[in-house]
Amino acid sequence: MKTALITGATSGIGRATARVLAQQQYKIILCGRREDRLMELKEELSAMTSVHTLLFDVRDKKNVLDSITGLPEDFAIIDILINNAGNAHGLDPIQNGDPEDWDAMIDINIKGLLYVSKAVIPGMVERKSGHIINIGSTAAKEVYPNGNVYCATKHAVDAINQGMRMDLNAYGIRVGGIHPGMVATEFSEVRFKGDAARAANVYKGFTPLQPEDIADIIQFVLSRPYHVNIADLVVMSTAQASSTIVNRSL
Ligand code: NDP
Ligand code: 8X3
Repeated sequence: MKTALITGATSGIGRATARVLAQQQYKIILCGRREDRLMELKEELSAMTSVHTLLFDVRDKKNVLDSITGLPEDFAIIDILINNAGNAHGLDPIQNGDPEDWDAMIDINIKGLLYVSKAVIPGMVERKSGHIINIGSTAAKEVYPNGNVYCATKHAVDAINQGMRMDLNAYGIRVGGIHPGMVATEFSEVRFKGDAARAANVYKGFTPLQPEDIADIIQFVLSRPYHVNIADLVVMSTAQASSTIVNRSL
């Protein structure tokens, strides 16, 4: 059975993906910073499959590398990497942006993704086998007002996804990006620093994507025959036509 390492597995898209892949009997490595949630999910999924947890902040280069290279034998061969951990921090015009928010987004969404990838990819290259899914966003494809730095980090994920695919092509490793529009997760609560009312407003008046929708797509991408690599996939709710055009009567 294949082993999947999922970053950002404590919430939203990552957690839903862990559930779907556990149902399909993939062995799962759950990563995140919130230990209580990791343990809770491990307990839930262990009824279906083998689960291991890794507690790290993706910004901590040494901890990321030590944790992944120190995995127990049963989990050491990672077949699938889901680079999902990430968030937006703030939604401000550039002149009002908080450099702490910029650092967080750049360090987590770009550098963190790279650190995890650096820990996983050499094994895939050695085995000439693997599948990497990078979670971008519609913000990887277009920029919207006040989205400046978050959009920049997701444009970077898009570029890294393309670069990875080129560099790993010689080794038969599949690499693809999935770019969701608005998904109802804890994303907006994090973006607005715990302001639940403001976060709820983002999804008001229409049916947004649910994390399970993205998890199902990830499962679909992973289950294609080996010769099929879904390289780049944009998915929005029916109500959404672009980052800024949302039909709030649907
Ligand atoms: P959530 O806030 O629900 O989940 C974010 C996950 O990322 C959590 O599990 C969190 O775990 C983890 N994470 C955040 N910061 C760190 C860190 N420093 N180190 C390790 N893990 C971290 O949001 P989503 O599920 O929506 O987001 C998942 C991905 O999907 C992100 O990359 C996001 O940009 C992207 N996305 C989201 C969309 C949306 O509308 N929701 C749309 C398009 C893309 P913990 O806090 O335990 O560390
Ligand atoms: C998350 C979707 O529109 O908030 O990436 O950027 S959006």
